[in-house]
Amino acid sequence: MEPTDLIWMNGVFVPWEDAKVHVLTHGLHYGTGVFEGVRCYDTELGPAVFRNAEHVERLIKSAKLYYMDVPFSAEELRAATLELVARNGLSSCYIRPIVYRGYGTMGLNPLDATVDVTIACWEWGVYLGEEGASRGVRAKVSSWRRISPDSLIPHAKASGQYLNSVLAKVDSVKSGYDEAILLDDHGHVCEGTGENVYIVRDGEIATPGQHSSILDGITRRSVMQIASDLGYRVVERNIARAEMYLADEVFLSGTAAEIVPVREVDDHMIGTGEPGEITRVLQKEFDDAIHGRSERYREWLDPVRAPALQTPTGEPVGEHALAGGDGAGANGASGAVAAAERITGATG
Ligand code: PPE
Repeated sequence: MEPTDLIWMNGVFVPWEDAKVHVLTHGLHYGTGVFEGVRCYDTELGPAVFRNAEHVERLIKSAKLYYMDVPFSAEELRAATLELVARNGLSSCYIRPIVYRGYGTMGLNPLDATVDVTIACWEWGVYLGEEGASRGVRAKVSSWRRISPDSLIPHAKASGQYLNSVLAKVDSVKSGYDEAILLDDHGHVCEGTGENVYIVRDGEIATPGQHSSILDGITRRSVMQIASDLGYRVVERNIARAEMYLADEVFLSGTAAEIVPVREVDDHMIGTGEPGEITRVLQKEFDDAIHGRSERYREWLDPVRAPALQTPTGEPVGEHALAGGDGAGANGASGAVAAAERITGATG
């Protein structure tokens, strides 16, 4: 991981290397945190955060499910995300907000522990590899079942819950696969370790529904919207394990992974063993959407603007759109760098 300049911690921008927590942080011991994965893309409109408001909304809802009141409004978190990307001078990056129980209280009743919020961002490339994204990945159905709603809250994106994904991921990688697909507690297909899953049979796209212990993926919502706008039939239903083997196409979606074809499941070749046609069409349309090339989905993009520059008297001197993170010829970008330097104390 390549460090960036700044991390937002409880409302303050701090240098990357100073963004630390105490070893007795509640969330570190008990997994009492909720987080998001968000991406910012270099788009036709300049750097823009994909579905920023929806990610903030899910973060606040996940927090609520674990009894945490987030001490910032949705709008404050949305704006902090944009400002963080701008101040770090990045044109595209992965963004990781986390809300967690902090330092000061131990034991399993967290209600008196502090609720801390941080947002970090860094450049994170192709999650399941270039080859995975273009040729497809090999997946294994995990012997670990997806967490059940009887024990945890699949709809919450909670830190502790990810031990389930870690077990499945490590098992699949050690067995020589790229990714695991988990079944739910009823034995139906649920999702990948960090992605929602879809099958295509006879031109119809099917994906497990809300009752199937999935995380309600924001990329999933985008995929379903794009697919139905293109005229494909999209259904949410229970999917049997063998339906994956028999499918014409299988693919995954997630913020980190984007859209990834699955070319094998449990050593069964899917379709022709090449990424399927519908998967390719959706990959292309999604790529256009995230890069601002399709008018129809522009509302999904939240453009990053350089922070308003302050004169010594504290008066704002203007706001400029960032022009791509290299700082060349853009007042906004150099302003963002200057702002970051003021904070980090770095000298030129
Ligand atoms: N299911 C799970 C379990 C999951 O973690 C993710 C995202 C999804 C589905 C897809 O949701 P969405 O990103 O809103 O479309 N996984 C995040 C974390 C990955 C990680 O390695 O960390 C992500 O993609 O950011």
